[in-house]
Amino acid sequence: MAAFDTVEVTTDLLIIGGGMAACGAAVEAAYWAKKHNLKVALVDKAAMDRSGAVAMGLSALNQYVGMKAKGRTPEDYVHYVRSDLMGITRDDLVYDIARHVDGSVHLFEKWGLPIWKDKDGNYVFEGPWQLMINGESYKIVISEAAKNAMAQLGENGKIYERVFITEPLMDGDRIAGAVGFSVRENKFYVFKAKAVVDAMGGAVHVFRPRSVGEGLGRSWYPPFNTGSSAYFTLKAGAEMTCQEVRFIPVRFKDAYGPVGAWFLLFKAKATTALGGDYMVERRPELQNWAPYGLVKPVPANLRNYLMMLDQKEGKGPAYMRTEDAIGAIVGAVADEKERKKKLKEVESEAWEDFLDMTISQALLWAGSDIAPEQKPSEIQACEPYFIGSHSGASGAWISGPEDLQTEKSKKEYFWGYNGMATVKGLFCAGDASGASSHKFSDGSHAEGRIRAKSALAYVVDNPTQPKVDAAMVENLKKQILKPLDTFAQFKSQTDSPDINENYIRPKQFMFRLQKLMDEYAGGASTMFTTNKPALEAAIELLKLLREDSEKLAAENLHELMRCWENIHRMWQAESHVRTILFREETRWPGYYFRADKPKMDNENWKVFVNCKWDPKTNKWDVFKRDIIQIVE
Ligand code: SFD
Ligand code: AMP
Repeated sequence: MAAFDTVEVTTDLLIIGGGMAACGAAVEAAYWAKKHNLKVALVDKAAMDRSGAVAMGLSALNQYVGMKAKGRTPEDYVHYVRSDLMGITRDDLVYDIARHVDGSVHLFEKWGLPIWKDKDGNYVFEGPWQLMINGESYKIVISEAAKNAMAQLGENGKIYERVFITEPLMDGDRIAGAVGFSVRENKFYVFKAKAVVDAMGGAVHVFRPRSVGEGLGRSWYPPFNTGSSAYFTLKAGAEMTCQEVRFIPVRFKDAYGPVGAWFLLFKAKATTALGGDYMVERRPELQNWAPYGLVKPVPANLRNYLMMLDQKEGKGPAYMRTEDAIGAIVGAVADEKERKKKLKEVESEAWEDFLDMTISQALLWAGSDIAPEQKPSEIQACEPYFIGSHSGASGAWISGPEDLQTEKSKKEYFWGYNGMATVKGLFCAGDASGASSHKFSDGSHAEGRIRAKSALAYVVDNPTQPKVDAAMVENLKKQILKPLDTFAQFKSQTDSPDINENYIRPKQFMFRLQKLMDEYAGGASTMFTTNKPALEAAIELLKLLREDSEKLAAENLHELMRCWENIHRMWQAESHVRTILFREETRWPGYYFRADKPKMDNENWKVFVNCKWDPKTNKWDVFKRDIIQIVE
C-alpha cells in the first residue's frame, strides 16, 4: 500500500464543501461557535475562492424576495416555487429560505459585491425575483467573508482546502465525521465531529454530455460537483427526496451561456428554425398540464417541453432572437444620438452577461463572428443535472423549522433540528437538501446560515464526541486508497496503460456510466425519454458497474479523486433511476418523459417519492410521502 500519513482532526462542527451554502454556514457558525466556545472545521476539495458552481462568477442573484423593497412575502415565493415544480415542494423549507434570503443579499452588498442600481439607487431586477450583479468576482467576495468569519475563531476555526471527502463516519445511527484525502500530498484525513453540514453541491456528468473531444469538460453545471452530497447522505443511511427531479436547462448551444437575462431583462423571444414562436403556437398544450401549466411564468420544464415538441417535429434548431430583442430596446429610443448610446449599452450588457459567468460563450460568439445585435444564436436543452438549488429538487429529506409547521405537517416534516437529515447530527444545505428548489446561489447561502445555527444548537444539546472505531477507519483508508495499489500492481501488464484486463481507469468508468444513463435513463440522445424496461435494464447495468468499481485504478492522487468522483456519480445515478422507475407518471415533461406513463396523474402521484439505502442490508427502499400544504 502506498505510504500515506493519517491526519486526525477533532472538531465540534464539520462543514463539508466550500461553495455558497458552506460559506453561508461558515459565517453563521463562527458567530455561534464563538458564543459557545466551540470548534468549527470546513473542508473543500478545491480552493474556496473559485470552487463550486460559482467558480466563474454569476451575472444575477436569482432569489430576491424584496420583502422591504417590493412588499412581497415568503408566501408569494412559495406560490412561485410550487407551481414551477408542478406541485411537488416542501412549503416549510421554501418559506424558511425565502424569509432569510434578502438578509444574505444585503450582506453580499456590504462585503463588496456590486449589485446593479438604477438612477434612483434601487436594485435593477432582471425578472420578478432576480437581481443583476457585476458578478465576475462573486465567489471570491463570498469566500473572503467566510474566511474572515472563521479567522475570528482563532485556533477554533480551521479551513482545509484541496481535501476530497469520500465517506461519512458513523457511530451507530449518529454521524461522527468524515474521511477523505488530500489531492496534493499523500495524506489521509479523518475528521471527527459532533455534527456535520453536508454542502458538496449537486452532480454533473452522470449523463453523457453533449460536448465531445476537447470540449468534454464543458457543461452548464461545473464539472467539479460530482454527486458527493447525495453519496454522503445515502451512505450515512439518510432518506432522500425528489431524486427523480433532475434539471435540464436550456442554454446557448455548445458553450452553455445563460438565457435568463435574455428572456427576462432583454425580453427576447425564442423561435425554432422555421420561425414559429413555440411559446405562442404550442400554448394549447399547456392545458394538458393544468393547473401548473396555466400559471405565469410557465414552469421551466414546460418551457423546455414546448421547444422540444417543435424539435421532435424536425423544426429545430431553436434560436434566441437576440437581434430582435436588441432592435426593440434600441428602437424605442426616439433621439438618434441617444439610440446609438443605448445600442452600445445593451451590447455591453449582453457580453457582460456571459463574461460574468460563462466566459467560453463570449469566446464562442467572438470565434464564430456572432454580433448579437445582428443575428440570432442557437439555444438547446443541455444534458440532465442534479441541482436541488436551481429548478431541480433532488437532495436529502430534512426536518423543517418548527415555527412554520401545522399540526399535521409537524408529524411529517419536523424532527427536532431545522435542516437535519434522518440521520442524527447530519445537516444538509444548498444542492444537498431536497424539495426546496429555486434557492439558487444566494438562497443556498441563506440556507447554509440557517443550517449552521441549528447544527451548533444540536452540538450544544449533544456535547459528547461520537465514538469512531479505529479499525473501521483503517479499513476505509485501505478501501479509499486501493485504486492506487491496483494501478501500481498491474500497470506493467500492458503496453497501453488505458487498456488492461485487471483494471478500469476512471475516465472509462465514467464513459460507461454516462452511456448507460444516456441510453436507458432518458439522456439527451433519447430526447430525455425512457420507460420501465429501459430503467430496469439501467439497474442491471448499474449492478455490473458497481461490481467493476472494485477494479478502479489510479495513477496518481488526481486520478484517485476521479475514481471516487465517479463512484459518487454512480450512486447518484442509481437513486435517480430507482426513483423515476417508481414514479409511474410523467410530471415534468421537458426534464424527462416516461413513454409508458405519458400523463400526469395527480390522484396517485401528487406525492414525494423518497428513497433510502440500508447500510446493513445493502438494499434500496423507494416509497411515497405525503405533500402537506402549509401555505394557502
Ligand atoms: O442563472 C467538495 N446558479 C445561479 N444562481 C444565482 O443565484 N444566479 C445565477 O446567475 C445562477 N446561474 C448559474 C448557477 C449555477 C451554474 C453552475 C451556472 C449558472 C453556470 C446556481 C448556483 O450557483 C447554485 O444554486 C449554488 O452555487 C448552490 O450552492 P451549493 O453550496 O449547494 O453548491 P456549490 O456552490 O457548487 O458548492 C459545492 C462545494 O462543494 C465542494 N465539493 N468538497 C469536499 N469533498 C467533496 N467530495 C466535494 N465535492 C464538492 C466544491 O468544491 C464546492 O466548494 S444561472 O445561469 O442559472
Ligand atoms: P437561467 O439563466 O435560465 O438560469 O434563468 C435565471 C432565472 O430566470 C431563473 O430563476 C429562471 O427560472 C428564470 N427564467 C429564465 N427564463 C425564464 C423565462 N422564459 N420565463 C420566466 N423565468 C425565466
